[in-house]
Amino acid sequence: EDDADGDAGVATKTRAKTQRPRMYKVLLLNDDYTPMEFVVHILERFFGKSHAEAFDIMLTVHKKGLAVVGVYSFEVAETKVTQVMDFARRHQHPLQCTMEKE
Ligand code: NFA
Repeated sequence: EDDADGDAGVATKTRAKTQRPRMYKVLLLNDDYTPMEFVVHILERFFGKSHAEAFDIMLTVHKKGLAVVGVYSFEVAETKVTQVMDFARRHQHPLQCTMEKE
């Protein structure tokens, strides 16, 4: 294109692509020993679920073996996993919580 520098160059635009943060699924795993009410409590306390929602998710984990509880940035997901694992251990329940890339 013809512009101030008098040449007839090809117009280019530089637009930095906005990087979305990589997101992580937080998973809850079934086991035979953790009481159902304890799992419901965890979902309410650490994941902000309503009682009904928490009960539904707990039942899904119980029936299917696992469920995605939420999707978060790395730091938030890591914090949730740590909170759940510490709380379960303190109450001597074998509940497992993990995270994986979405
Ligand atoms: N399966 C457990 C029980 O029957 C309940 C449970 C649900 C455990 C979800 C872990 C996760 N007491």
